[in-house]
Amino acid sequence: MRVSAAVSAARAGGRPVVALESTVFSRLGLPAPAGEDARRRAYEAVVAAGAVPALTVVLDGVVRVGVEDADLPRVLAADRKAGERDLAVAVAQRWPAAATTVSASVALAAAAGVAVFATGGIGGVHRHWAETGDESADLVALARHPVVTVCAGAKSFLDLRLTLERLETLGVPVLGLGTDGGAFPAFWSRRSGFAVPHEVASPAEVAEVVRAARALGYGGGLLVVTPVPEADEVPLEELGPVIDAALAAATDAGIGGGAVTPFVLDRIAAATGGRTVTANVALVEHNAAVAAAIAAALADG
Ligand code: PSU
Ligand code: MN
Repeated sequence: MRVSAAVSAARAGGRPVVALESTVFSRLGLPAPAGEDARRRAYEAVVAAGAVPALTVVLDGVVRVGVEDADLPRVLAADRKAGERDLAVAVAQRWPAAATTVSASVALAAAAGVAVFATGGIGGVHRHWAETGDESADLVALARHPVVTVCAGAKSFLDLRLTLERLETLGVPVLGLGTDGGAFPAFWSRRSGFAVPHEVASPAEVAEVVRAARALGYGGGLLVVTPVPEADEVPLEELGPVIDAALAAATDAGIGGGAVTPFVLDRIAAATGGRTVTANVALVEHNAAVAAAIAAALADG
């Protein structure tokens, strides 16, 4: 693992750092040029809050936490994704470029001593889980690693009820910050129809919960959910049929495993004339800003 000079210096100086995953910025997460736009806006949000971005990725068989600007085009062009379980293989087999998912990123953030991580929407339990057994490795990784993950909920083509149940079973505290009437957000949409288990009022209160969790001996992760900014929301009522059609197309095309999420994201973007892409970029930027504020509050304490 290689930690960039900027991230090492911030860590050594006790300054706030925010880890970012790379799948969302790659072609697997967003179509060009939206991926680079999201990457730049996420970085700017982190820097504006006085924190340092730590993008995770695998390049030339080296796991990176923090990427030099010259390497950014290779991150965006990565065409395979690495979850936590793939990292050791990626290193041993010297994969040229792999984008990291949430599961890989929280593992790497923890290994590098980075306490806060921002993504778009986490993976979760897929619909028809009983037949497919498809549950994102993100959930178990969130529970296992001592990192605060900031997201806009889980992607709304998942089974959000089962995803919330699994988070409870895994013992992951779920905190809503700025949620709409206490609603668990649904990625492109501000409300899912499910409630967040707990609401908090500020990044400082998140930091207080984190400190209490550590004082109580809890060594796992916490999930902070915050909704997409109102101006860029695509309401769930409108997306329902679009999501159903995209999932049916994935089944018809025989898409399975890690290919499901990129395929479905792509279909939904096309069917909404890119509105979900605009929402996705906006929510990534917002999550990065919230994560940076939490990292700053933790660094202060
Ligand atoms: N959030 C986004 N876009 C994405 C993802 C998250 O806004 O593309 C990626 C993340 O990397 C997440 C992954 O970890 O999708 C989940 O994939 P799967 O369902 O195959 O575990
Ligand atoms: Mn999966």
